[in-house]
Amino acid sequence: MNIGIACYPSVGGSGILATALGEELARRGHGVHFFSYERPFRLPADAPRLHFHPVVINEYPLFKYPDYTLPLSVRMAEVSREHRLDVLHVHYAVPHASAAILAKSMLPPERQPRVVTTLHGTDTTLLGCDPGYGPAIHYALTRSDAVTAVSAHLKAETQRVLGFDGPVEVIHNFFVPRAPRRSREAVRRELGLKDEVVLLHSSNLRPLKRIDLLLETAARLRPRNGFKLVVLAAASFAPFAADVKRLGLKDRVIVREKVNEIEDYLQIADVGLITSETESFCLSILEGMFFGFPSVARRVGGIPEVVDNNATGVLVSSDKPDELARAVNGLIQDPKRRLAMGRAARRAAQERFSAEAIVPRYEALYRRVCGGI
Ligand code: GMT
Repeated sequence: MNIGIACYPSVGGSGILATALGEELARRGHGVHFFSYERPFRLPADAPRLHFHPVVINEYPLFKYPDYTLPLSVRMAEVSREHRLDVLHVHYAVPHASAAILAKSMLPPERQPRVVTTLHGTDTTLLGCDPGYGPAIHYALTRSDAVTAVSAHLKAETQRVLGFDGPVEVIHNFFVPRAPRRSREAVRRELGLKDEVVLLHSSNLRPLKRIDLLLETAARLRPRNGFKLVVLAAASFAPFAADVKRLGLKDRVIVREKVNEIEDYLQIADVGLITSETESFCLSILEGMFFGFPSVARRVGGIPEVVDNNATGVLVSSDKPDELARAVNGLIQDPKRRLAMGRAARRAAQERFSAEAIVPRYEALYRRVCGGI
């Protein structure tokens, strides 16, 4: 089949998932065409059957805010016509689903691809509640040929928040770990690590990630010199520098911004720490599971669908830093339990959230919406 994929190109779960899906589909013999304003950061340069179509945005003095949706839809329509796309699979509804619906309606009926929309999280939980976006998202979902959500929790939220009553198929995320570029020793040297337990937090630092709670939790860990908190930040960490200082964490927190080679750091982590208010899935927990370490996270959103509490990670039903710190301390101080949990996490990741388990579900969905090609 010929499949178009639209996604955000920058460091972030929906783009990582979309890129991995495209790569896997191309490996399985499909033609895959990516659309974005920049090349997705994990998209290989020269893989067979994998193409990238940049969306060019011109600036016009009349526009205070440049528009992306229309040039994206035009590019999707052009490529659909030229390459006879069967499916346009859009990741994150805004604005990709609206652009795909528009692209489809620009084409004659015999050239119209089917539109599959995958909801990732805040496209429902945040933008879905925004009166300036909600109705447009609802409309794009009703006009999509299929809608998927990355967790059962997100499906329920989509029904509740958007009042969407069409079918939503739950297809969990998957992850394909890549070989680290550098050795463990080289990365540990770069970070100046001795024998501390390495806690890893990887996120875009948005308010719902609760970086305040992350740092308050770190400040309560004991012994103080028994850990380092490595933050892989997809945005500037500068707004949190004062908190790090206030909490006396300057020698405990190491920040790396906009890291592309996440595997380099995943390979040296011992425990993941996620303090988000909500997460539809939390791909960064899954990344850790593939590298054999458990995460401590709040019992929110779709996280319980990913983590089996006390078996493949630890879930905390509280937003109190003392409670979170107790759970992290438990893992810092019990390396045997931590390692056993990490092994169980890796097994669960391979069984439930591998490309082999998940990609055939998308292929079956594409065949279904295309009437059994
Ligand atoms: O929704 C977002 O905040 C962005 C999005 C992304 O592009 O990283 O994250 C969402 O999609 C990820 C991939 O499916 C999920 O792992 C994240 O849990 C989800 N974020 C939220 O639900 C807050």
